[in-house]
Formats: sequence, structure tokens, C-alpha cells
Amino acid sequence: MAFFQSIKDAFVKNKDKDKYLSGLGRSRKSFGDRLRALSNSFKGIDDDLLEQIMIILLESDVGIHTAQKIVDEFESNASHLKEYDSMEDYFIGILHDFYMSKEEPEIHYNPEGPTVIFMVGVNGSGKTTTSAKLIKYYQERGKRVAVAAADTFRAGAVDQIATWADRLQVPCIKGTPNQDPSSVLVDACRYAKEHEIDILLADTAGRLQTKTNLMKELSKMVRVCDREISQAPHEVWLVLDATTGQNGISQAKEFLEATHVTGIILTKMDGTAKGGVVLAIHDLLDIPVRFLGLGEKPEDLQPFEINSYLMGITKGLEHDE
Ligand SMILES: Nc1nc2c(ncn2[C@@H]2O[C@H](COP(=O)(O)OP(=O)(O)OP(=O)(O)O)[C@@H](O)[C@H]2O)c(=O)[nH]1
Ligand SMILES: [Mg+2]
Repeated sequence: MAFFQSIKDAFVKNKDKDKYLSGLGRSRKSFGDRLRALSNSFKGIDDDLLEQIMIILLESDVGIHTAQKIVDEFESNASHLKEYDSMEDYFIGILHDFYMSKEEPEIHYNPEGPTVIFMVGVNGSGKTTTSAKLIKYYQERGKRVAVAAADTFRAGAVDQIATWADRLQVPCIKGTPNQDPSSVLVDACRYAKEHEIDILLADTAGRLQTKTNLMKELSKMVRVCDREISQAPHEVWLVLDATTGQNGISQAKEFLEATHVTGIILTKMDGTAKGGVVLAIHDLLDIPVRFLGLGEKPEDLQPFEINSYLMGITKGLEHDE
């Protein structure tokens, strides 16, 4: 069992803790503050308390299946706790262990050339903004980054990513309107090889998971990349809008059927109280959450880190706030 203090210590050491705190403020209001409110009527671990915890989990979009597992785990281990504070700390420890009980694969970087990363998802989920954020993220880690404007479908999409690329001073490989996005990707892969690019980000068009032809287009994009760069795309990140909560889960399941999604990026976490959806994704989808989008600017992206996430949605830094 992870002790609360170790979770808090890990959080305090995170140099980006303030970003987590401000980005998860809404979720903390609905989750952490309501959890704390239970202290007023706390009489021990009884049915009433378990029901209240269940409601809080459901309202932050943890989902019934996952919430039930968490409450069951808590109920069978926490009966000895007589004080509210120790109960709350214990509960956070349960959430931590629940998350850690599944191992997560590392991001697969290509050791022999460019690593190709696809951004996929439904319309408006935040793919282009997240591509810009990732440009900055990898630049700050000393990587040579390029971006492929593989959304040749929506008017204005190429300009949108090209403007970000310009601002962040990285090359943007563009197609012409309605050009087959696969051919843009072929050009981009060749460019990346010739120019010793470390990370090639492909900003793809928004597609509804129910549109078969668009899903086929995605499969084709995967195939052509693999011909240019061995095992590319090395990562396919499904960008999900966190404000859609549980709907994101069903979206993800359909994307998973069409393509080999290797990671999830949850955007707009700053605009939602549904931050609990991270736990449901982890429990139900077997795909790691790689990053959280915590705002609209390029710096508003954080690699997912369980301790910071838990502190962000529960207590924050309490006395510092
Ligand atoms: N608050 C907030 N807004 C975000 C975040 N990520 C993206 N957005 C906003 O969401 C809107 C849509 O973002 P885009 O990046 O254009 O979404 P997209 O998935 O590329 O959209 P399509 O290309 O049309 O499918 C924009 O207004 C972004 O500023 C986030 O983490 N927080
Ligand atoms: Mg876009």
C-alpha cells in the first residue's frame, strides 16, 4: 500500500506541480472538496460513507465499473480507520495502488532514426493544439522536431498547424488542399530522414470513429509510414477531449478497433470537473495516458504522472492554496 506521505512527497518534488494544481482546479473542486466535506458527518467507514464516496467518484466520471472496484477495495481494507483524515489519506493511497496495479509500457522511441508520432481523434478534440504543445515539449528536451500537416481535409487546418510551426520555428511539411494525407506523410517521412529529425509529429484530420472510409484512410497512413521508416508510426496517440467524460471511452474503443493506438492524451482537463475519467481509461482500455492538456497555450501540457494527478484532484497543497 502506498502511503499518502510518499504520494505527497513525489508531488512536491514535481517542478511542474503548479501547472497541475491550476489545470486540475475544477476537478479538485468537485472531487477533493466534496471528499473533504464528508468529514463533517464522518462516523467511521459505514454504508452511508461508501455511498457518498461512490457518488463523488461517479460525478467525476470515473464510471460505475471502475468506481465499484475502487469502493470495494476501499471497503475491504479501510474498516480499521476511525479518523476522517486518515481515511482520506488511505483513500488516496487506494487510488494510487489501483492505478499502479497495471504496468504501463514506455513510449516507443525509434533508436535508429526519426520517431513518428500520429495524433488522431474526433473533430475538435485538440489534436492540432496538442501537436503544437508537443513540438515545444520535445524542443525543450533538445530534440529536432518537424510536423506533418496531414489534415488536408478541413479548410484552414494546414494554416493552423503551419502557423504554430512557424512560431515555434520547426519545419512543417504541407500538402495541398484535398491531397491524399498519406502522400503528405510520405514526403514528411523522407524529409525527416534526410534532415535527421528526431521527432516527426503528424497532425491528422478529425474523424468520427463511425465513418469507415476515414478510418480506412487512417490505416493507409499507418501503412505508408511503415514503408518509409521501419515500424513507423512508433506511437499513435488518441487525443480525447476530457470534457466528454465517459463518452471518450466509447470513442476510444472504436479507434482501437481501427488502429493500433499506443497512448491517450486527455485535453481540456482545465475546463472540466470530469478528471476522474483518467482512472476509467486506465482501468477499461489498457492504454496509457501519456499527457494531460491543461490549457490552450503550448506550455500547457504535462506528462501524466500519477502522484501529481492524484494530489491535483484531491488535496492540492492545501495550506499553500
Ligand atoms: N482549455 C483548453 N482548450 C484546449 C486544450 N486543447 C485544445 N484546446 C482548444 O480546443 C479547440 C480545438 O482544438 P484543435 O487543436 O483545433 O482541435 P483538433 O482536434 O485539431 O480539431 P480538428 O482538426 O478540427 O479535428 C481550440 O480552441 C483549442 O484551443 C486544452 O488542453 N485546454
Ligand atoms: Mg486539427
